[in-house]
Amino acid sequence: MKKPANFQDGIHTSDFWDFYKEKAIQNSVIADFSRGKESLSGIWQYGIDQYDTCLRNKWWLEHEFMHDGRALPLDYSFDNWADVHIPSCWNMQCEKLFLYEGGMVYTRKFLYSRGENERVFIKFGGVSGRAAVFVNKTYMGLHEGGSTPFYIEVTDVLQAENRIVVAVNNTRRPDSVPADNTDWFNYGGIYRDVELIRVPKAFIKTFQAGLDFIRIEVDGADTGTAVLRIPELNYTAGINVQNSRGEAEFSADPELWSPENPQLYEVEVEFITACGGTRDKISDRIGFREIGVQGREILLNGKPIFLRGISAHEESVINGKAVTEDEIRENYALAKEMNCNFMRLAHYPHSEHASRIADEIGILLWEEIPVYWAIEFDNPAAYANAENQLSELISRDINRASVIIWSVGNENPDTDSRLEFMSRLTEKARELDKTRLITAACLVDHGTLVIADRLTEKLDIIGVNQYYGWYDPDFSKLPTVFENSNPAKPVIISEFGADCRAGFHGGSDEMFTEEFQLAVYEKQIETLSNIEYIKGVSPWILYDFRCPRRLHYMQDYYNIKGLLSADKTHKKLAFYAMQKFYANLN
Ligand code: GCB
Repeated sequence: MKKPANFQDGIHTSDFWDFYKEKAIQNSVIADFSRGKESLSGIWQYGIDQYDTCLRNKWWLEHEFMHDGRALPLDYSFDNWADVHIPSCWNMQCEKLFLYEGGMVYTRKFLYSRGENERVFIKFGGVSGRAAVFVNKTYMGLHEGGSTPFYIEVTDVLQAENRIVVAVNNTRRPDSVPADNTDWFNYGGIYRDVELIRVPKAFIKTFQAGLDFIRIEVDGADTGTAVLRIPELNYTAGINVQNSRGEAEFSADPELWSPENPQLYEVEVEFITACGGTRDKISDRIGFREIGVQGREILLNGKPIFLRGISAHEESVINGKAVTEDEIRENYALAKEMNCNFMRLAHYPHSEHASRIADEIGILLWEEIPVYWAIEFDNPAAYANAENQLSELISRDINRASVIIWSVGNENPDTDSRLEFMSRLTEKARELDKTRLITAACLVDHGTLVIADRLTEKLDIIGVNQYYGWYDPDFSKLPTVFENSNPAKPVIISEFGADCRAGFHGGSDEMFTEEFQLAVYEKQIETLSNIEYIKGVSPWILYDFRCPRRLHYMQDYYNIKGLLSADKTHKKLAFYAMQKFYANLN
């Protein structure tokens, strides 16, 4: 039906998202470590757009005058809006925004001077919420998934002076991934860096340097030659590129990366198009190691390893989800103090700095996508969203030696549609990366007291979350669960824990005290230590984190299962119990 012509086009439509959804941004990741980047972070302007009027009424067109030159009345004034420093979560800007969920429009101007024969991309490290991006009145695309990076080609739209507009919406939706109910805080905003990246007309999009192969994918050219060099090893290999891709054997003999010896090498890759017209050269700091399973063992570089881990969210009291590199380093330092060699980065992809720093300091990582609790497992759009987040994460971290495990989800019910959905994700992960292990945090069958989940067939390692001693106060069930189970694969206890108010003391039977949490940890440790097939543990969780579901006065809107207080200044008693347990495993 023809829509009536109307001055205010946007007010008679409710399906405005359809237009934006038609241009979805999908796995656009570019290997960019060594590329020159011009920061577009810094001061932006922002406006709270509760009703998504920017999208409905297309403010981004900046249609400000009638054809006869008369000025139109506007409902926005980009340049007069309040300043905000990017990257940041809007929740941390002022009290009025702390609990805000919905639309927010960000904008800034920037200058650009065109270089010769270049293509230009804008990189968003992470935007929490749906993000619709506009550059110079042109709609560039919509990105879903709040924790993975995306890149937008702006070569043809950039001018000397430019305006970028990003309409973000972090409304929780049942059809999204994660869906509308999670056990963490729903931060919003452009919370990781925004950067402008210049590349040649034909460029290296991604490459992977594994222990026995190297692979490259280029953009802008079909055929050509690539050369990979590791100067420190005096190693050079050639790769023939056909249909924009190439693969070759890798036969250098690097010292292997491990938490004890996080050896990284400078790896350079150069690509030259077939006609020799274009050259691109990038490099990365890469560690080489092998991870695998054999029976119920996890093998790192061929040797059995026990993963002495801890789970962590991406959050700090001051910055919300926009954690700084110093905060990431602080988390690892605390984990190392606890004698950890492993961290589970729950429940969504953390900042790319997290895996880079882990590479550098020697921490093994479990990385995860937010297929969390109830997802619309029958909904093809939800699947496409989850798969895209998985692809973006794998492309981003493909060369990170620290990352040994991809997790395709957490605590989902064992239904047919979930099995199909998550099995497809495991297959996708294997297709994209054959060099890492696949897992998911599964549940115990509380009726039969056994580790039972049909998805485990598809996994290399079985993750198990269990809260005996807390959600189920009958701790005696845990040994029974372990006795009843006979997994053919290694198991990681990916979560256990108990609430505890930092600094609150009392009896070991008094809930929320440090003594109560300690008692749960002591019983867990004693029980787990005797189970031969358990090859790793990552208790819940390093430090307390904000959580809108936690309304008990002891919790005060925090999940208080941390081993440290939320500000990380106070170590609870259970921290020392884990520290001792791990020290004895060394
Ligand atoms: C879980 C979830 C985690 C929660 C935790 C809890 O099983 O995986 O996201 O925060 O339990 O504290 O209940």
